[in-house]
Amino acid sequence: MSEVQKTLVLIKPDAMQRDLLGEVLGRFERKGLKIVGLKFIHLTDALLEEHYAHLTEKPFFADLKKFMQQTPVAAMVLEGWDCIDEVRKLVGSTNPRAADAGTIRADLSMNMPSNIVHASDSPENAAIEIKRFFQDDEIYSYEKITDRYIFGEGV
Ligand code: IDP
Ligand code: MG
Repeated sequence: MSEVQKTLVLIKPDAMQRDLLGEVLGRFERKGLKIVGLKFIHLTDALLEEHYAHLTEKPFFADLKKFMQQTPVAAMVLEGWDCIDEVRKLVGSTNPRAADAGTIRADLSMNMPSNIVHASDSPENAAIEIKRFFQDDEIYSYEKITDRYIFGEGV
């Protein structure tokens, strides 16, 4: 069943270095996702070890950590219908060269770990990751004049 959800997105340092923040953010905006939280964060070792806990034993983990600390990342909470899966669909699969054309990773990147964006992969992880990066009072609830098209019946 469809529901309005929130998800956590990080725009990674390769996008920041390559001036792709606006492009990536714009794709989420154009889809009709509402940005309800947005800020820069410098990812500490501790935060990365928690966020990428499933990867700490991988041979590439040290490089991944170094890469994620090259610049601040733009962290955001997006809201929309089924947005956890919808955002993962827009983002594309982890390896940019295996991602479907039209996705952010396929269109804008070639390599890992520099694949432009992180997005939560399940409702459980979205809840945990939003809490990891945002205080409750940093997430906003507000109306937009486009809500009737995006959230309502569009008439
Ligand atoms: P996801 O970002 O699509 O959810 P995960 O498997 O959770 O993929 O991996 C997190 C991040 O770790 C990837 O987005 C990528 O930046 C990096 N990564 C994953 N696998 C590799 C790899 O084989 N080599 C280098 N970096 C990788
Ligand atoms: Mg993941």
